[in-house]
Amino acid sequence: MFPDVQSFIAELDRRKELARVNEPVSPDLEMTAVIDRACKSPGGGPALLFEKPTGGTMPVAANLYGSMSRICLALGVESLDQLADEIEELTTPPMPKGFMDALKLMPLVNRLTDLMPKTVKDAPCQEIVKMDGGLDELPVLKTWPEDGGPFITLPLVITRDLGTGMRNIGTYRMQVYDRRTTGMHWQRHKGGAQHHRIAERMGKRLEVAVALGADPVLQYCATAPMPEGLDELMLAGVVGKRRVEMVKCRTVDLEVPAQCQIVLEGYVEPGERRREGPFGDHTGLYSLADDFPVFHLQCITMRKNPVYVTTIVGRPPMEDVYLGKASERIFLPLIKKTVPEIVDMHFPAAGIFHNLVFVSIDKRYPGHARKIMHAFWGLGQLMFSKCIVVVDKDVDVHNEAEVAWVAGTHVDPSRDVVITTGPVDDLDDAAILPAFGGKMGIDATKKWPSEGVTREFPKKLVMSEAADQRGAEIWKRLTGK
Ligand SMILES: Cc1cc2nc3c(=O)[nH]c(=O)nc-3n(C[C@H](O)[C@H](O)[C@H](O)COP(=O)(O)O)c2cc1C
Ligand SMILES: [Mn+2]
Repeated sequence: MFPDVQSFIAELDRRKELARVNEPVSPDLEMTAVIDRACKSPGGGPALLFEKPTGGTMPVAANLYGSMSRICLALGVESLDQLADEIEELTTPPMPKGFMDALKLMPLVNRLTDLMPKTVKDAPCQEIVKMDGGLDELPVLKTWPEDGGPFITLPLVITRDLGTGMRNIGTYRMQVYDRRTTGMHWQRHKGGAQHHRIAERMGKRLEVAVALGADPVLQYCATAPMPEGLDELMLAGVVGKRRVEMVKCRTVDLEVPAQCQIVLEGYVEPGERRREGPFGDHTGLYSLADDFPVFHLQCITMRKNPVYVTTIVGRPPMEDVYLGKASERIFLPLIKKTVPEIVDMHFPAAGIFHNLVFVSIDKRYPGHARKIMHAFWGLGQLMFSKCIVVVDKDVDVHNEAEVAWVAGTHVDPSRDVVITTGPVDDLDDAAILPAFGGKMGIDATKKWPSEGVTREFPKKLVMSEAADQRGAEIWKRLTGK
């Protein structure tokens, strides 16, 4: 596991997965024009290190996690399915048959407590402390021409619930207004927004710490759709198989990852809002300007030689496809804990995560596909699923052509489509109202007589085994394959 971004970048360099850009490049649009080309290359392109940002004091790293091999390397696995299996194992303790058996399970408990974060005194991220530091020291990118300004796009925004003391870490973009203020774009459904809501109800200021350039595991965990009230650092412990080192902030009562690059300490005032956006978003569209809370910077701490780690979003595929893929795999075994009939799921990159969702199920009773749609719409951030296509378990949801074939042949739209309304993604500008709109489920499973479908349904074409074997032999002689 990589303790920090520096060691991850060095490994990418060794593996020839890092492209160093040593000519001056401007963070104002020019970097995006390069990064976007990497993201659009087959397989995700190389990670990038801009060694000389114009006007900058530190190098800029981008697309670090933007390929299947790099997201796996970051999370310490050969494949994301391996990670899913490990999480499945950890969350499915065997039932003890008696007292002695229960004792044998103790190591499992130790394993979990061994994964909780620990507090350290000395931290690289506090090598330099600047009480009067300003954001003008950071090479923050303006990513698209009509953006409202430069945006910090990959922060770990750390807050506490002022009622319970529970921590939350989320990645929410921050528009830089001036050297000491930014926007705080936690959308209303997210953990940070809930903490802010609680603070506002109490009429209190909410302290916020922002960590930039966290180690690879933590960087991912801040984007993960953890259920509310579950600490992202616990996930980081499970995935990273080690305790995350945290250090107390200098001016706020919060802790930050000791090994990160840069920390912004500050607060959000109750009641304050400011125009945020527009921003060229991961929908491939400019999200419209809207009013959001404001972050006031009061202190910057950093390493002596920090790297500014960033990402760009835009029309897919971008780097976030791979972060999303990790969440799809990691959360599948956890979702199955409450909805065990789910066999597999896939969020096609072109559908921007939850706008298009394919799910395969082990269909057991009439109306089962509809139950799955409603389960998704009621489960954490899966509530944002705008179009859900449910197929039988023999369909490979990762094969998009197969899903299109099955949906096209198995669906009668007048019978198999469920339309409902409810909360939708803040970024859905097609919805009837902001954050409230329609959702659609398509039941593409084979229909049963008990679902009122008695009309005969044709069988899939399958070659006879004998002819198939003979065909394969002839084909091999023809082509050598
Ligand atoms: C690159 C990137 C940028 C993101 N920007 C935002 C954002 O500006 N606002 C937001 O609410 N969510 C944003 N997200 C999504 C959240 O990080 C994600 O929903 C996360 O699960 C939120 O954590 P939470 O449940 O603790 O709030 C972004 C994700 C990525 C990968
Ligand atoms: Mn959270």
